[in-house]
Amino acid sequence: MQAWSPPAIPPVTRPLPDLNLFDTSTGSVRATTPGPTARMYVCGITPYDATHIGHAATYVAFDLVHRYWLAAGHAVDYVQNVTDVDDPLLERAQRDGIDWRDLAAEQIQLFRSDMTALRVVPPTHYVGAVEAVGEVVEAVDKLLASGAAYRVDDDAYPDVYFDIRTTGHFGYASGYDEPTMLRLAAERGGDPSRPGKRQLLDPLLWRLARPGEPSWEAPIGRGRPGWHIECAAIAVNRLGPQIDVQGGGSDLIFPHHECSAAHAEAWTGRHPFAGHYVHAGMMELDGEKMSKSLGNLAFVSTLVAGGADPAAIRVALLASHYRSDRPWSDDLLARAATRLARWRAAAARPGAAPDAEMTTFVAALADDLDTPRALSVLDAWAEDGSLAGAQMARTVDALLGVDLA
Ligand code: 5CA
Ligand code: ZN
Repeated sequence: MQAWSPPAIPPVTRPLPDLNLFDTSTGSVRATTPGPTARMYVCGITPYDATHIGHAATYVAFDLVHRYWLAAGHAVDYVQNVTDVDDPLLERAQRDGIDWRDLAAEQIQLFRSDMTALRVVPPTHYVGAVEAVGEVVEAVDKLLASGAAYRVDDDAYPDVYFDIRTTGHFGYASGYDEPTMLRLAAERGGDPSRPGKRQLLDPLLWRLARPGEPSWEAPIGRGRPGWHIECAAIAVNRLGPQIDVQGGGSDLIFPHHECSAAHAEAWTGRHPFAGHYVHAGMMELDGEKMSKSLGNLAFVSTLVAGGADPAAIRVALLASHYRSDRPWSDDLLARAATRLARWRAAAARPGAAPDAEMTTFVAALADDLDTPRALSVLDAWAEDGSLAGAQMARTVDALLGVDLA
């Protein structure tokens, strides 16, 4: 499907150090070492309710990875999905008496306008689950043929499941112990208590058609995709068997990224699926994770309609480190707007080249996207009236996506 329009990105002329990122699978900050073309997959939205500032925070965090690699001279192959058929979307459409396809289309359009307002560089491939059903069917077929997938012991609905023992590596991406995995699987769309599976944690690959549910004709039986195979198929078919970064919010560490990686590895025979498993912390509102199911939400579109500068929203999202769970508040946005105004006043100024400041700014970003440190370098640069503006403003625009003009 169509992504959104790209923002202009000024060129960065200085050589950049390797980008280091925290990798969940090893629990350490390590250098990313992409080839000429970096490959990144970031899990996209499930379009059943307006995209909120938590989603925006996650996509802005990965936008910094995207922008850094571009500025470092890599081409970037970036794939993002849209889970445009899944239980929460179908349940919401049913509750509200609307067609699930109309609900999805409306929410995807809102997401596109939020991403455009926030100057997030669009993915190279933006792919809906519905568009990828054929790819999922092929992948499930191969997993069945190799013995990595099996039919659950259920006469009415012998759905297809994945045997987590297949790769010999299940659990490495999250590093969680079994009780934690069982608890999270139950909370996040899994079905550990379904009878007839080989292991409680085996995830669904293909759900056979139930009355009233959308389904597609397939040699493996009419049905619809499981969640994790959707991302594995979309990623492997566009980026190949191994990628540099698999990304998303920390709520996707388990079961989603663990299972997607296991599916991809069982299918392609290559391990590890991703060089880095990168996870953004959760935005909170009123002391709890912002989430569609809790309803404690702040929206980019509402903030912008109320007069907020999208660049100030970006600065507010970058004020704390991307990996920390962090609160959203009006006060945070107001402080970001004040900072932004100071930087903008400095951007037009003549003066000495801010070489040391530029080096520290870039070094902070290269160190696991340490934006709190990078932003404090900008505060000091703006404060020091002797330093020139234009070059710093271009670098900030290219790497942070914040336009100081
Ligand atoms: N479609 C799936 C991924 S394949 C999904 O998780 N969709 S979502 O709409 O629920 O979330 C989209 C992205 O936003 C995911 O990366 C998720 O981890 C992230 N996210 C959700 N809530 C928050 C939050 N409160 N703060 C930060 N990121 C969040
Ligand atoms: Zn995903």
